[in-house]
Amino acid sequence: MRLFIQLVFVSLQHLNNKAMGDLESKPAPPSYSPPPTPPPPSPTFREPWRKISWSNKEEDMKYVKNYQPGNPEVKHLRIMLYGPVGAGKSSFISSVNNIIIDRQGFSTTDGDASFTTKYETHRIQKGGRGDFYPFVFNDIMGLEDNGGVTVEDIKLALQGHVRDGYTFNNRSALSDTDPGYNSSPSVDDRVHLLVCVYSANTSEIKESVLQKMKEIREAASDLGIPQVAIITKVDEACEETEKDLKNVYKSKYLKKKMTDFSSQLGIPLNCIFPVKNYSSEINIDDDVDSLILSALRRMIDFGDDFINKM
Ligand SMILES: Nc1nc2c(ncn2[C@@H]2O[C@H](COP(=O)(O)OP(=O)(O)OP(=O)(O)O)[C@@H](O)[C@H]2O)c(=O)[nH]1
Ligand SMILES: [Mg+2]
Repeated sequence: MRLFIQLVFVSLQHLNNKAMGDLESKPAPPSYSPPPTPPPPSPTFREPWRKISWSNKEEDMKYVKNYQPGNPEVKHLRIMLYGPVGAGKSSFISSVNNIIIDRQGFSTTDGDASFTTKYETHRIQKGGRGDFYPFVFNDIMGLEDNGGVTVEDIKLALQGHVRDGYTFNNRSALSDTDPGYNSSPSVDDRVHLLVCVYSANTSEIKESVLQKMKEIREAASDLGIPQVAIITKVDEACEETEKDLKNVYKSKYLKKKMTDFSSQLGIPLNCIFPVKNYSSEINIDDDVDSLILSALRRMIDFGDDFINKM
């Protein structure tokens, strides 16, 4: 009996081992390996989509410094900037000032505290006292969803009806009985180039602000005033431009931003110039200068075309 039990046990063990062996010798099921993920698309174009000569700064500077209005009846070319609050209008004017004058004092704007409220003409000193460049900038209060400068006031400024120093009232437009109203503007008082200023690090323009910008643009078109746009804060737009300003025309993000802005507002892409303003830095930066000077040169050309036809 004992022998019988032993025999049964041994045979069971044998069967078990065989079953295990069969299992072990079966080919392993094919293991799943996911397809290789393609590398993410590059955030930059291989070649810049617009050519800019980063070594052209001196030539642009010479052009700007030697500019004289083609129409002798016009003393200075008046360039007016408009755009949403905080877009960098005042900073652009002080950056131009810093670049063109001898840079003894490096002035920058201090955003929150310095919201522009007045209609101010900025002249840039050329030589001695009373000697100024023949182009001036008009800074105005920013556009806002609720408040800010009124579209009516901007239309009046385009025609030269707003006197220098006038403080904007965001509740009502300038009336023709106000001392700030200029009833007989000269050709010099009129705006000769309108510049729309928009920040590259803003996610979206509010519909109401965009509507105001369109109205201003249409009013300027009716008056025949040429228009360009500058996209500021390109240093804050994306990682590529933050790393190196020379990526400005290579960044896919920035190109899309400029293209979207162009179709939203109806300003052709070739009239939109990306810039970085001097904001917190204390040193001169050649790339910052190059972008601003090349935009300024185009502004002068567009404005001069207009005053020659006046
Ligand atoms: N990083 C960076 N900061 C900028 C640039 N331009 C302007 N800023 C900053 O943005 C803030 C607003 O700039 P402002 O020039 O006062 O803007 P504004 O359009 O005149 O504003 P309002 O007068 O209120 O309509 C300030 O803190 C500037 O230093 C830029 O290109 N790059
Ligand atoms: Mg301002």
